[in-house]
Amino acid sequence: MRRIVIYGDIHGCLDEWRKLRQKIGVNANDCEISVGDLFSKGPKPLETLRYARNEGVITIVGNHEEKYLEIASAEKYGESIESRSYMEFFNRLNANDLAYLFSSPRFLKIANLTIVHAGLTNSTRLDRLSDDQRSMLTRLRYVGAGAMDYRFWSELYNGNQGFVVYGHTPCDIRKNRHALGIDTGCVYGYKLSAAIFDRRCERFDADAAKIEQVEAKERYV
Ligand SMILES: [Mn+2]
Repeated sequence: MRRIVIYGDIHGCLDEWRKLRQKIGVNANDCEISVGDLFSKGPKPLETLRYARNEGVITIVGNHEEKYLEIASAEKYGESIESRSYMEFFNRLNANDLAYLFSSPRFLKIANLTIVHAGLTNSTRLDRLSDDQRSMLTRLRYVGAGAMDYRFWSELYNGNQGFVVYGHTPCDIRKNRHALGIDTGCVYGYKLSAAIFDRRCERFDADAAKIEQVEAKERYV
């Protein structure tokens, strides 16, 4: 069976990721995609980045990947401690690592399946993203449903950009009618999850997904 295998936020947890891939039994016929935040925060950032690259895994740009893209394009580099630690890691990246980062998409669409890092709103149009919508893809969590009423975006999302698989907000597997959240907080000591679909699926939704998980070896942050 040819499968689409989508991983939640890996955050440098390479041991858990290898174990999860082994459990799934990934092979050359599978299309593997990470929802982003592939390597920051956790124990083995550079090894994880290079492992993804060598194994042909596509990474969607997460807010952490975005930091490195920003540094690379020298747009928003400040003097904060956070920026310094990003800068130190950035200096360890070689040309192949950078090429991998620069070639990473902000979203992927396969039939009605849409993969983004964080989320989108009902006014997002993936084929003509405004700057705001573009930055939401990597960081959206809550949206205003009315005065003083904020709801998690996937509860309000009407499916107009497809069935969305996403990460970014650690939680249990989060199922909504038109979205599936798979960041289960491995780097915080919980689990690493993958959503697996048959590539011939005609209509992607939460029922069509098989979830596989492994426990984190430890709490890393
Ligand atoms: Mn994130």
